[in-house]
Amino acid sequence: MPQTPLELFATEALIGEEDRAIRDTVRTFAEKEIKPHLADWFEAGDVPVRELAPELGRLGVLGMHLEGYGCAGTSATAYGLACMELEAADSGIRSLVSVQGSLAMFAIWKWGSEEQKQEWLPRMAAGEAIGCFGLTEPDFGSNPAGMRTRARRDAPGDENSDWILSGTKMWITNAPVADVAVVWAQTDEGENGKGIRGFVVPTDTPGFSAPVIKQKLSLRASVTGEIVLDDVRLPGSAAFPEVRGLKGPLSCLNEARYGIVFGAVGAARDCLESAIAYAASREIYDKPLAGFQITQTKLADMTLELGKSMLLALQLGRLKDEGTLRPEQISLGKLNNVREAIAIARECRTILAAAGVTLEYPIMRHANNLESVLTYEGTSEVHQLIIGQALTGEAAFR
Ligand code: TGC
Ligand code: FAD
Repeated sequence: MPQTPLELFATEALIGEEDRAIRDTVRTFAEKEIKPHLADWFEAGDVPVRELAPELGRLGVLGMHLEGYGCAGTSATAYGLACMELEAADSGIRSLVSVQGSLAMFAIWKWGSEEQKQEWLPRMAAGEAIGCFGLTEPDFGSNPAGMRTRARRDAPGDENSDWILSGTKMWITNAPVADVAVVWAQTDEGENGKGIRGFVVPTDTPGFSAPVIKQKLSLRASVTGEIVLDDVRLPGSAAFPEVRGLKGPLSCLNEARYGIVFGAVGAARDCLESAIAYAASREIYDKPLAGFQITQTKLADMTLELGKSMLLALQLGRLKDEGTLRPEQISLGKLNNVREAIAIARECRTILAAAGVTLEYPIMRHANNLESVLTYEGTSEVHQLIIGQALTGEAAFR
């Protein structure tokens, strides 16, 4: 009786009963409510975020690993496994959940005032309010410390005066459909990125606009936009009260990168299972493609990488649940699991040959999506440098 790649690794035994139950619920939702629509959404280059968000809220996955304010308070492993099932459907759907829960909600949950938390988190957990996270700028992606978006006090020196924000953010997931944007901006409270502060910006504030970025060839089942801040006036209470500098946004990236460690395994698993099923049914020279040695060599090598990625994800999940997970360990997972997932997707595509280039099968959609996943939340090169710094003590970013 053939086994699935992950059955060979017996990874189920490493997952607790409650985490498995949550995972299975998300998997069923993704199979029934998401997968049937993906080819159409991907082809259209659009996804009905407004309709999907309340469904995801009812499923309990928005900010699911946060405590209080209507969030489910699950384990970190359960959150990772949910990302895995959502990304087995499509990276764009996992992105929607990551940006909402790990970036926008986490930022408010971790750094916001009590008033900001009460105002936004319960509605965001329910999917009634959609959030986005504006860190990247047209000229500053990997190096956010150089950002040019500025926040200045209307009356300099007056702690209670309004803030005025101006600048442009680029490549912002869900910005065009968001109700609230967490925007990171340079203030005059410090040099070299030390004065960066976070702001909670309702998107109906005058001067805020978020045009859609069109013609993406990757992550097409996801809405991406710019954020243009044209002297956006906000009350003094709009800034996160305590946090200063890059550690504010980078602490949120840790959460989202952690979800990607698991998510990439989901995309790769879906590719590999599709390729195995295809190879079993496709006859070449009067026998199944699955019966040829070259096919089996490919499947065996990909299974090894998938299983190792899964073990790495579960290990990082265990560390996060213990409260000891370090950023450089998340980089190990993001770098390895996305890099291997994209390699698996491309190799699986060769097994399907021509059929693999269509949307009838999920493989090339995953491969295209993973190009974005390889780039966002820290490019592979950035994660290599983070790991290099951990190994040598030398920062080689600059
Ligand atoms: P550096 O001097 O190393 O650090 C500045 C301050 O930040 C602290 N820090 C961290 N804090 C929490 N978590 C981390 N991972 C941290 N890394 C550093 C650090 O301790 C320091 O604190 P303090 O108190 O001393 O000021 O910063 P650097 O300017 O040298 O930059 C380091 C580098 C390159 C690693 C960082 O800039 C980086 O990670 N760049 C990549 C940017 C990135 O990943 N952007 C992602 C944007 S969001 C997105 O892509 C969403 S995609 C949609 C989806 O998720 O689905
Ligand atoms: P650059 O930083 O210009 O990098 C160009 C090249 O230089 C890369 O190969 C990079 O690895 C390399 N490089 C950079 N630094 C070094 C170095 N020190 N040494 C050697 N090589 C280096 N951002 C948000 O803030 N919010 C979002 O919601 C969001 N969603 C996104 C959705 C999509 C679909 C995409 C594609 C991106 C999204 N991003 C978002 C932006 C993403 O985080 C950035 O694209 C990413 O951080 C890289 O920045 P960049 O594209 O400007 O590349």
